[in-house]
Amino acid sequence: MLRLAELASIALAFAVVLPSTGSATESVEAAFVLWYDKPAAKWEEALPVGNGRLGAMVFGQPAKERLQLNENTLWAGGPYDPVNPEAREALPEIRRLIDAAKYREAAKLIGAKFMAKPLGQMPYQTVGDLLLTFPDATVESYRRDLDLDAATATVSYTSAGVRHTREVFASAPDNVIAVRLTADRPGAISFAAGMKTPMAASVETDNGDTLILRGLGGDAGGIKGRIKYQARIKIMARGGKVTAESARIAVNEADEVTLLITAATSYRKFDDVTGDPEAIVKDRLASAAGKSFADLRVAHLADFRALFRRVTIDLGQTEAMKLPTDVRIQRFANGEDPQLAALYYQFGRYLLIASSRPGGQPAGLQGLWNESNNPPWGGKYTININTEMNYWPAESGNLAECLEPLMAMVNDLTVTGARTAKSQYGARGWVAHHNTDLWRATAPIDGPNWGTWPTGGAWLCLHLWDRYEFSGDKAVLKSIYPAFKGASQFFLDTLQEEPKHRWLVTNPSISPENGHPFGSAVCAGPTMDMQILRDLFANTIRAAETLGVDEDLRKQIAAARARLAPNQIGGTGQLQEWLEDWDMKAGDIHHRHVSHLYGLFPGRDIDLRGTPELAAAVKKSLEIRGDRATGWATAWRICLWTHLGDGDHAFEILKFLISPERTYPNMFDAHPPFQIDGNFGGAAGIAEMLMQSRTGEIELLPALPRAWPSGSVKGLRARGGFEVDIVWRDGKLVEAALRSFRGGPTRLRYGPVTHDLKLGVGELHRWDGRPIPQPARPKAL
Ligand code: FUC
Repeated sequence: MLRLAELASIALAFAVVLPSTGSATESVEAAFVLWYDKPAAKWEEALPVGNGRLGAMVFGQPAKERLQLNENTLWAGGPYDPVNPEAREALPEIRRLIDAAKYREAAKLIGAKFMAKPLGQMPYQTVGDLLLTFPDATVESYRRDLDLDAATATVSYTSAGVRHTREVFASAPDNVIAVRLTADRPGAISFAAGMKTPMAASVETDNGDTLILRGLGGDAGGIKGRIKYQARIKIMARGGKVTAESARIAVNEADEVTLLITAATSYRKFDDVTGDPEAIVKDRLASAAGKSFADLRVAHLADFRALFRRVTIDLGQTEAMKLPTDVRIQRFANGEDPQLAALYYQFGRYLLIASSRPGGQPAGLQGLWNESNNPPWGGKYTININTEMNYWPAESGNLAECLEPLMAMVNDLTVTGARTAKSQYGARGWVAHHNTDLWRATAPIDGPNWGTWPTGGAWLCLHLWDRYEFSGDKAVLKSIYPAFKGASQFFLDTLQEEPKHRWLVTNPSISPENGHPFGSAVCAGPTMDMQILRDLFANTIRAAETLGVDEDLRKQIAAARARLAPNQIGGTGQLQEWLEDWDMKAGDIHHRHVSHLYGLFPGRDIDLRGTPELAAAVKKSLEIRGDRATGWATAWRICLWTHLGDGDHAFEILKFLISPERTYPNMFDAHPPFQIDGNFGGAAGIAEMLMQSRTGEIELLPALPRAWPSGSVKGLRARGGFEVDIVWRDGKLVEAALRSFRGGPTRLRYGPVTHDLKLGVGELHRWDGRPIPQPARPKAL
């Protein structure tokens, strides 16, 4: 395998693939391109662009270009509250049945009286397609790519001696998707533009150069569609003629064409759909049409690169980089393409910037990209792992801004979840179960074995806490404290004493979404709930202490925390998933969810050095579960092995994740079907191999696989307000550079060696991983 030393010669060989063939660093940057030598035949081959609200999948068919469009507030239904009015009365009996080990009966009663009405939530929907039909012709020298560093999809080909190029980007500053069609001969661009959608919608033209699609969000589960939406596309040509023909716009013999696409809905907030989509899209188009394509592009690049370029990564480069991306995915498991892992990492960061920006919605099960009006699992926010995993790479990947939509959603959930807490449990505070949607529904859905899980909101709080720990900013702490307080109050009011040990436990609950041996998943006090609550309670106490508030509440929470059921090691040496040692008789011992291992990652209960026996039990559980699962579940296993310090094992699983079984040609994660969480979980796993800061230390190269002996990463963020660069060679740390943003202490760790230090604001510190002699103590007099 070729390594960094050979970079210069490799870079020359990359002349076709890489626009830049300069220094090693330039070469690495230029390598962040997904490229293909044929158009996308399927949706999972098309390339995604997005500005956090508006997204497009670009197919790159020469004769029939398809841009499948999304806007992330286009969902079915309207403001609704699904609480079940019979739930509260049924709750004592449900609890009694569970205490009496009558799980089937409990599940039956939950099904009859405790589930949301309607039983499902509202699906995320598609805007529709922009279709550009060109004259059919033979095509040569075809290439399409997605340049992550420019957040631009490009298609180019030669037809009848003319080189055609299409460029597509989604601009956050101008809120449009901009498309430019060029050709190297004047008058060579002719096509017809139309729109198609599976939604209830109509298409017309305006002003001879604008396509308008007006549509309505669908009905679902008896909830009427209340979202109005509009997509508007303006077509501007240099040379040639633009004419409107009923619902199409025809362009004839133009030299160059720019299309500006935008879409908006009437959604303003989970309880307000009074927005005026027409006014919004008209406004945006008027403003963007006043700028040149070049100006739009400059603003887009400046905005996007301000986020994307914060982290650079080099895991080594080899000849494999010369191949198209789909072929590289097929071959990744041969271990000879370390750069594809770096590309996968940066693709994760790209997707987060493209699907989750301040003021927009969080990334859902498919991020922003979905071609259906009823996608798998409704394309919702599944918060028993999937939504959380979407944000695992955000903080360390230096993309804190991308967390804003998630934090805003938690804020909404404190309101809707307070209604569910009160009416279904008679409790204070707020609760969210295993899913939510645009309307912030919080009641248990789908059925007893999936929805009976009250700790979804509490898990989301961990991301709020991370925001505080990574930033060290007290203003953040103040803003998130009400969510912590409310979540903790809910559990103070609802935790139950279990009969055997008198531990405090959740009841009813499940260990998502695994069945135990008694014909149901319904139970009391699954291990995951206890771990999540230990984190929630600890963080609420620390927040209240730091802010100097709620002394009594702190004491109550501390008392409850001390009585939570502990982590227990079962007869096979595994970490028990439930209060009883049921694991080896469970519904599926290889289940995709590894819920009880939350305590190791992303939770804080368990770590290799602090609780070695529990870490060993996690390892045993992971071995029993096996390495291969659905996309996201595979990614979770990668992250867990990195926190067991086993980079080689994590890398073996990464080989499966980045294989055609779990990665589509466009690099989207395959659950299957497409689900974006695996992309984000996999990206997080790669970062966790190189740096971790979960336990209060900043650990350098904690799980470096042998497959990446030499490399570097720059710009990762660590808890405490630090930015970290790491260079390694022959499997060993060469140097780490640590910059402090807020000033303060931390501990660096490289293997067994630690180095305590305190930096001032903006101070830079370098360390090569060797023990630093402590200053000699002054002799006692
Ligand atoms: C959870 C998982 C499934 C899927 C769905 C969206 O229910 O168990 O695998 O990811 O969410």
